[in-house]
Amino acid sequence: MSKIEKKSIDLAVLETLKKAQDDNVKTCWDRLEAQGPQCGFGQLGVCCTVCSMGPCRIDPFGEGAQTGVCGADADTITARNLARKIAVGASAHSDHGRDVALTLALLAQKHAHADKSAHSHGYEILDPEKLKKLASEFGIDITKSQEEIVKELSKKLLEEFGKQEGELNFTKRAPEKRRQIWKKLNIIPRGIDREVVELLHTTTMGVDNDYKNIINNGMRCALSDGWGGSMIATDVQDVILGSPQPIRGKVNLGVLKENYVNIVVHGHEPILSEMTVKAASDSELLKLAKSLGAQGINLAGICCTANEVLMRHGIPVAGNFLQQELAIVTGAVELMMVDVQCIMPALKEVASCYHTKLVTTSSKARFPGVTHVEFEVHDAYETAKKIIKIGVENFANRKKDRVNIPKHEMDLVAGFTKEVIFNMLGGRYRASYRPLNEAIIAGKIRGLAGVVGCNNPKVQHDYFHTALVKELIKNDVLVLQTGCAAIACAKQGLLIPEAAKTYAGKGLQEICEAVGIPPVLHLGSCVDNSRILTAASRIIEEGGLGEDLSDIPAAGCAPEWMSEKAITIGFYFVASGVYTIFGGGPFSVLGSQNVTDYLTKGLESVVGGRFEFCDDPLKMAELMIAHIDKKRAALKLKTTC
Ligand code: BF8
Repeated sequence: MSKIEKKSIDLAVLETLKKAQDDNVKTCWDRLEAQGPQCGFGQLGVCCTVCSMGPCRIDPFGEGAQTGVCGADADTITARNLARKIAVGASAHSDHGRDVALTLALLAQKHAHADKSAHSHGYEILDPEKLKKLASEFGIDITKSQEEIVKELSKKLLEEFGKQEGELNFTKRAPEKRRQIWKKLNIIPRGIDREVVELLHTTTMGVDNDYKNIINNGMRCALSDGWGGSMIATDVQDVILGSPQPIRGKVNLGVLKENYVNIVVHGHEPILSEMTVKAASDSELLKLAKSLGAQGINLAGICCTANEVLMRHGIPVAGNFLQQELAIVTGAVELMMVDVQCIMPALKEVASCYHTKLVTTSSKARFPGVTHVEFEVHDAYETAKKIIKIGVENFANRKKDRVNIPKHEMDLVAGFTKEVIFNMLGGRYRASYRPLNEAIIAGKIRGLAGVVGCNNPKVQHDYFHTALVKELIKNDVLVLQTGCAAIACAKQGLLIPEAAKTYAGKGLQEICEAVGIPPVLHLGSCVDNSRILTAASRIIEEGGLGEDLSDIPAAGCAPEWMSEKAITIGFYFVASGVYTIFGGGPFSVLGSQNVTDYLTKGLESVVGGRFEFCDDPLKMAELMIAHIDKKRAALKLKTTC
């Protein structure tokens, strides 16, 4: 294999990487090489920068310093560093959730205004049924007018962030046995902001130095994300933007169109990108595009915002995390619009090598010298139009001789929410989780796997995701996916119903064909990992598969993780009782044997779930299947299909 071929299994990526090389453009793979060898102390987690007596580091060979200046040892330092990452990941998802809840509050204000035309945000309640369901969960009288419900619900949702005592409302969705475990350990999350702040406080200099306590507090913070901030983001987005339904789409760089104005949305918060979808078919803008010689406006997405607009509108996905620079390298992107999270600062440099306009939209994520169009939620449609217009006008600057769009694209089906799984497997007239539970009990479906998370240039792009998932479905494990993991598998053709025949084991194939679903279900973006938690809770509620989430024959994995958000997701899965593997490098904790052992062994007796670090996708599959079989045996279900 040539050097470039080792970087990805995706042919579109390889082709575009060659173009980047010819165009003398550096990508993250080049920058990773320039970094090598990376800092060993950082990798082991034994460097402490918490106070200015340091930076201190622990000698991993046991010869030099074994504590920092304050006396903190490797256990404290690695646990604190890890916990701070959990806080950051939780803050990212939850701040997203807050923005969505604030948008709902804006809708309440709209209703309060006599002159509704004074607002041009363009949002409305697109899933009134889900609005009512959520309102009931918060004890709101749903016989009231929709205006009243929206007002009360948005207030209650926003209060979840600032709550000081009690427990987050959505934790009530978890099975009672799980809630008792959390209560006993004192890790049931109280308020979202409180958990993040408290974790940052307790991990500063001179506070908590009991590594188990630090990690337990980290789990409480992570739970405030999974069963709080992320769940609010997911559910309220469904209310405002509409609950996804299975929808066909296309994926990979080949979705960019040669004769069209290509606008790429990248980031995480769908509130603006949703308006961009509407604005892309604005007649004025289309007229302008045509007057400049384009056939139309082609919208595509990168990363999680792509998943959001894909599952609600079928907008094509240009790629996952490691393809953000490459989309620009095609030379065919007029404008890339970014909001928050997973946006490489390098985009500015890459865009400057082509005609692409990079536009930032959030005051939380600015780039020096880059065009900024602040997203004003009350004027969302006009903001989206303004941004697209910049892209359309830029079509005239495209240099045709620098364009090379790889021909690779693949079909996929996305949009499997917990409600959809419920309806599809149960049928329209007896919608229930019973058929899913029965298929698991009978062994047609051996178990469930959540395969989620990022890409990381340290491992061959998309290889771990796809090799693992193929092995799982071959062994009758139904796979649930979100984020960049879902995009990776979609590109390899695993997210179409036909994939069941090619790749799935006999039992899973039978179920997929009977219901018409792919063996790998796309549940959405990373905040939508919360859909997996609620679906699992419904499985327990349905009966026959134990009393707690940890009883279900299921396992989780982030095969190519890189983000702090992935760590937080991992922790809320483990704290919810799920055995979870991380590939692409362990957490930076190996400098402490105690912390490593607690994460990979000790936690199981505490919360029922634990971590595993593994760098071989086939081994990951073997471990996950072994865990699933262990859970099947505990439930006295037959272990082979
Ligand atoms: O939130 S999977 S690389 S895009 S962090 Fe980022 Fe990871 Fe992709 Fe979505 Ni999630």
